[in-house]
Amino acid sequence: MPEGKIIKALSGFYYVADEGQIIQCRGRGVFRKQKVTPLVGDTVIYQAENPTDGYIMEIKERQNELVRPPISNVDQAILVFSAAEPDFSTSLLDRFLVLVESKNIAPIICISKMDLLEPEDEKRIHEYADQYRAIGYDVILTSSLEVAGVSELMPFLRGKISVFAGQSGVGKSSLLNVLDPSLNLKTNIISSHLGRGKHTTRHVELIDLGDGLLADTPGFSSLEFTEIEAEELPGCFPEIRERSSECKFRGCLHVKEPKCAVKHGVEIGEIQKYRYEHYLQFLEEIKDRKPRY
Ligand SMILES: Nc1nc2c(ncn2[C@@H]2O[C@H](COP(=O)(O)OP(=O)(O)OP(=O)(O)O)[C@@H](O)[C@H]2O)c(=O)[nH]1
Ligand SMILES: [Mg+2]
Ligand SMILES: [Zn+2]
Repeated sequence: MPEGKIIKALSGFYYVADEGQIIQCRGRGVFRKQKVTPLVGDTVIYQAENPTDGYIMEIKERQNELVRPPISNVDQAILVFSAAEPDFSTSLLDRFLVLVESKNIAPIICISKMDLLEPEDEKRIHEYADQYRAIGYDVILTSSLEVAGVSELMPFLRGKISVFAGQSGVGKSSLLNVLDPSLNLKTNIISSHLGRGKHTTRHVELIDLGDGLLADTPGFSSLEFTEIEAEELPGCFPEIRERSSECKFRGCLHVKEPKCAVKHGVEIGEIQKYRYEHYLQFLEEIKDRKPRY
């Protein structure tokens, strides 16, 4: 039986791409019984009834899966944060980075709407960009309005499944429209009284772009650390992860332990203070989480 990849899920149908053909498939009843839902991104075995319709028979093992947005086998996430409207927030960026790192998805940071900044604010964003680059992240600064920087994203897409993630209204769909104008995706006018958008993009679909597949997702709706344990958190901050082995105590959580290499790193300015503060804040959140049964 042939194999393909689900590139879109809509109204109970799964659109399976196989060598340029799209086959509209239904899931087998057995998936519903096993409570398995095929996801966009899944590699599947399907049975074709005719050249355009078929059934999904089997889902191949997933490399990873996200619940919201519902998608699997993601290689990397392009985290889109606007420089303004809404304002840039390292706290929110770090939250997204942790969520992505915990799923073993490689993050790429894209700071959008650079055209909106006054020179002094622009300087501040450049400083942040350099600080995140120093941690080891790729940071791209873009303006869809002025069509600046956007093409720097292209080389990252090749051969990968990528998702665009970020708050509503940061300009994800606008970026995609610049990357491929033929997509003609709907974009959103931010409602002025709330200062934030309302998720114009609703369903998940993988599109061919830059020799890769990319999903314009409705964004991560849950930004809570429900699936991350306290011991895992240091591993989600590369600069903390790197120094952990030099701490006196194994399993050091870098809070009040003596001879902690991470706290030392903060003191001598090798670790940004705000990053460490976010780490402590997230750790509290995880510890305060009610146990789930
Ligand atoms: N000045 C400026 N405005 C932009 C830029 N990119 C997007 N916008 C505006 O920001 C608003 C939101 O853009 P979208 O592309 O719809 O944002 P989105 O991230 O796809 O939003 P959701 O689909 O709701 O998650 C629109 O009014 C865009 O015109 C930019 O580079 N510069
Ligand atoms: Mg959108
Ligand atoms: Zn430590």
